[in-house]
Amino acid sequence: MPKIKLSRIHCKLPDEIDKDEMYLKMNGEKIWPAGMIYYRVDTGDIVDLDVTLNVKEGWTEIELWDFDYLSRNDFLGKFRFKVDGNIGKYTNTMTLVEENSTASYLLEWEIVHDPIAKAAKQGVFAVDE
Ligand SMILES: [Ca+2]
Ligand SMILES: [Ca+2]
Repeated sequence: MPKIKLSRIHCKLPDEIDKDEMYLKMNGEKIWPAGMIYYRVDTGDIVDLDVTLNVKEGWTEIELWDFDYLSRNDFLGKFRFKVDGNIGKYTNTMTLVEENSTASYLLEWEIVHDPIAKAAKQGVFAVDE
């Protein structure tokens, strides 16, 4: 299974005027922040995530949610990207799910290990390695 790391999230603009109570989910499970319900972010904030995940080869979706005290939490948007064996660093913008939201976020992530990439490398560099 490929291993990815969610490195940082940039809040270019929150959904709410007085900061978003942001948290992340994957496959219906909360994956960040650990030990807290949410993490408050405002315009221009760049937050270290440092989350390592094992994902299937192919499309992965990370959901970005805003916690609300008095109403249902808002599913603001999602980051959808392909894990395809190309180890390296990537940046994705969030696709809005919440209608008429101002939310604008950016996710920095990496493919840190991929069994397919490793197999390809061994095939190509079989000599002297
Ligand atoms: Ca809200
Ligand atoms: Ca909120």
